[in-house]
Amino acid sequence: MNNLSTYKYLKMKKYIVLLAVISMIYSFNIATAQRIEIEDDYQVVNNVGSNGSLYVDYSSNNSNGAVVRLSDDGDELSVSINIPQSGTYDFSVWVRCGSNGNSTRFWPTSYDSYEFSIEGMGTLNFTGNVGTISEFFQFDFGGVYWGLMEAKNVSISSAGTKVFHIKSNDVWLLVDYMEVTNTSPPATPTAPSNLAASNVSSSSLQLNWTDNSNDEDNFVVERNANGGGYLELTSTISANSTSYTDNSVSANGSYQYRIASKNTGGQSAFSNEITVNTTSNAPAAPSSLSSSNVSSSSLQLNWTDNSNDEDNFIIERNANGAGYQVLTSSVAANSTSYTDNSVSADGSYEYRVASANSAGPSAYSNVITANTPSVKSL
Ligand SMILES: [Ca+2]
Ligand SMILES: [Ca+2]
Ligand SMILES: [Ca+2]
Ligand SMILES: [Ca+2]
Repeated sequence: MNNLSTYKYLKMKKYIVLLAVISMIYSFNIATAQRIEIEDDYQVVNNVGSNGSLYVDYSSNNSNGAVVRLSDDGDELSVSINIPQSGTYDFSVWVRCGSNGNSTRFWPTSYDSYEFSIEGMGTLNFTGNVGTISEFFQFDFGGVYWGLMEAKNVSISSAGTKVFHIKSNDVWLLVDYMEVTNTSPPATPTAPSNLAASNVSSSSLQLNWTDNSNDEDNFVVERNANGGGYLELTSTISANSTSYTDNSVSANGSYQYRIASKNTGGQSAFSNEITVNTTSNAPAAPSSLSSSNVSSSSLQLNWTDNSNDEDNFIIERNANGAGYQVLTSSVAANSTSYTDNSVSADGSYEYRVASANSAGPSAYSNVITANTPSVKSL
């Protein structure tokens, strides 16, 4: 880059930064906080006395840029604020509050040195907070105190431009900036919708929904377990979530769910309600597998049925070391024996049995080996 294009680049960069700052100011949402530098916006309401006019003082602030100086008892300025919606607001003003020997010298509580009001609303009660000594002045003059004057939860009944007045009831008062914060509770968020369940098992299920709000703090899920009535299941699902897994369900249960969103303004209506039926557990495994009536062409398997919720039994066979295969999966519930008619003479057969239902198979029983005899030649 040559010198000229560097110059243009820097100039353009400055311009871009300026544009970014302007767009930040114009997109600022008073729902959080708005800061107004008094020197940028003030109007002179009253200029009295002999100490001088109200003026922007670029050298008297501690760290926050220029301030406006009110030189006489009776000097008064105003600042216009756009209040976009009715509600409650906190006002705070950063002011010179004392000399180096008295941190509250210019505070209303001690000397009534400032007077704050809004046109149409009269005087506002401000109280002082957080006095700090100015480092800038400390170096030159031993420091002066600055502090925050605050009026909390001022009710403003209509939106629009409000004219905020600051009047000096003493001499040499300095005002830096004002912050306005909307402290109204937000509107209740919009209710979530499309509540549905997925991944339902005997011990857990997932709830899914559509998040319709952009101002919720959290979601609240209520559950009605097996007709016992709705109870809050959780209220700590974070904002913008669209799913939640309930790991506290049991097998064969019937659960109703509904969900709402919530913020400091309150709780939304509930979503649609859903009913979710959890699945069964897999049945208990059969045991004590044994064989009887072993011949060269058939043998009988016997076992203990340990379950009351199986749909069927599954028998697996490993014939002569070829590996386990399902011999049959259609042995009826509550059976305790099965005859294998597909064995051959001189065979070595391993067996194992399991019960099963819609949740899946049980563990296997013990394994047995049955050796079939030779066919006797006549
Ligand atoms: Ca004056
Ligand atoms: Ca300022
Ligand atoms: Ca949201
Ligand atoms: Ca059974």
